[in-house]
Amino acid sequence: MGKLCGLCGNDNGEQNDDLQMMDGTQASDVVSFGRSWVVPDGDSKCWHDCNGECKSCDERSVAKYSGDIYCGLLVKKDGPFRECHVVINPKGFVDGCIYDVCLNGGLQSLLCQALKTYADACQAAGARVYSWREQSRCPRVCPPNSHYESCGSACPATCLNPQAGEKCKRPCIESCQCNEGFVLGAQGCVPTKGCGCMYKGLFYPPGLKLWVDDKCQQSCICDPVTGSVTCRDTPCKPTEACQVLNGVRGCWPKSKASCIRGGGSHYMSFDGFKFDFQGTCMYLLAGLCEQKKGMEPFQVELQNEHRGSTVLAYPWLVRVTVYNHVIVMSRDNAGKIMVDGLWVNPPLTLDGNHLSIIKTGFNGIVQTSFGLKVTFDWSHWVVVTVPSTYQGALCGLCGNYNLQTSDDLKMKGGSPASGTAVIPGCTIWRKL
Ligand SMILES: [Ca+2]
Ligand SMILES: [Ca+2]
Repeated sequence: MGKLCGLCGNDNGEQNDDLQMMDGTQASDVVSFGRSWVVPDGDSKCWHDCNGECKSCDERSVAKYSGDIYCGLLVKKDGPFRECHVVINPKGFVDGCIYDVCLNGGLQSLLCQALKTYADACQAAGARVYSWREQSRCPRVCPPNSHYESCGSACPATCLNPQAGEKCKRPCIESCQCNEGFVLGAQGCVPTKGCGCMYKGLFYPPGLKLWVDDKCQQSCICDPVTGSVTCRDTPCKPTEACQVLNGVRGCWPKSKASCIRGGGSHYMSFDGFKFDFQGTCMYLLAGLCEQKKGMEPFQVELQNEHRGSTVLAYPWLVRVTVYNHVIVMSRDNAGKIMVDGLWVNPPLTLDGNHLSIIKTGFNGIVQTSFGLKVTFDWSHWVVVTVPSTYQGALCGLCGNYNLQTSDDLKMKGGSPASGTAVIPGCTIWRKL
């Protein structure tokens, strides 16, 4: 008490000294007060004042938003908050409500938020609040298998504690409550029997795959029907190692490799084979060619162009196909990324965070949760990185990633190209 400082004041029980500035003196206005507590963060585009003329609320608007169907509902004598008035003085809430709603042209969501703030404070203080959402046109939409209650239990039944409500002593809260036969689980209201599994003292949601030992010898799954964990022996593949990545233990790739399509006509395959290639058609740079269980298919295609000289070819367009999405980056629209025919504004995640599309510096990057990463600077460089789980299963100009450079001139269909083999429609390979 009395030992704090900052915009929130000093907590000494006195209201009239709360405009204390950092140097200990009292500010004459809130702008000077706010300015004194600024924390330098290198942001040159912030202001302490309104940055121009401060908006204000005219008398007519104040009168309008003080009415019963707006903020005035908070103080209405026979309104839904009537029993709370003696518990919590609504004055500050009404003033704040009128200010916010008025400056935002009567924005309904702000009105609803202001009413909810007071309703929550009242209920937390034990005061009864009557139904207010209909009168103020603030409907609340509840998630599946739940319904709205203006005074619902603050201790809802959960998967871990189905009897939580029986001994609840906390005041009721406005909330969405699970329907009869449902309880609150990790993914919202779930059927009482669909909660998940208790295993070795820990609770797991249904369908979750987990490793129960630290060597990834046994993989287990929580069966949503039986509510029990079933395990089977499934050690990691030779290209994988049992380790913790992003907080999750599992069989993760041991390593990764990159194929580089560099400036001019230079290429370096996943296995490190270097060659020059001047073709200007659309080529498969890298893709999954041997369908193997548990491997997500993908394709990275590349089209080159001549710029002035026909001796050199530069990357012009990169097209990534993965998770049934097509992502295109083209030099014609440098800096832009198209997904499924539409321009997008990165960063963007799709397919439940399995696919992310980002921009950093001069690069557009397509990344997947299985470890594929495609980088293009819209001009000279294309880099494709794949995890070691894809070893030997790839094809395209980047090679098969079998850790041998000698077989990287493999053509579509499997036969190795000679040093001067012709790629359909285009030009020649030149081994460095
Ligand atoms: Ca004070
Ligand atoms: Ca190879």
